Amino acid sequence: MTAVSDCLFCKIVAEEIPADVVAADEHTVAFRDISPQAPTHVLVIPREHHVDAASLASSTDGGVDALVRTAKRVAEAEGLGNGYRLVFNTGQDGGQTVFHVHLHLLGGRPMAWPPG
Ligand code: IU
Repeated sequence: MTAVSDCLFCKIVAEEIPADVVAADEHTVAFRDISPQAPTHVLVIPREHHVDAASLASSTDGGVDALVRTAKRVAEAEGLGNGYRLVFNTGQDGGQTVFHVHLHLLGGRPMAWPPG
């Protein structure tokens, strides 16, 4: 799917609105969350618009693997050798509020379970 004109994250990919980008490659862009929930809180998104992880998983443009590979690279750069959390909030009950799929990378503190 091509860029969606009213999608905030498509605008970040297109550099139409600013973001604190920490990594980018052919398929993905990673930037710091504006409301960080941990010392490191980065969102990794595909350049192509997909509403959620399930939609991305059926695509041919790098897919979920590409997001996880970028998250791993950012985690290493951020010194998260003790571990980190990767989260796809999916749909309303999953807590998703932005409908361009994004992988949350959270780290720099111990994570609790269960999540809220
Ligand atoms: P969610 O999984 O859809 O709930 O996550 C959306 C995230 O996007 C959330 O953590 C917001 O703080 C974050 N975010 C952002 O980084 N920049 C923005 O301009 C907006 C939301 I709107």
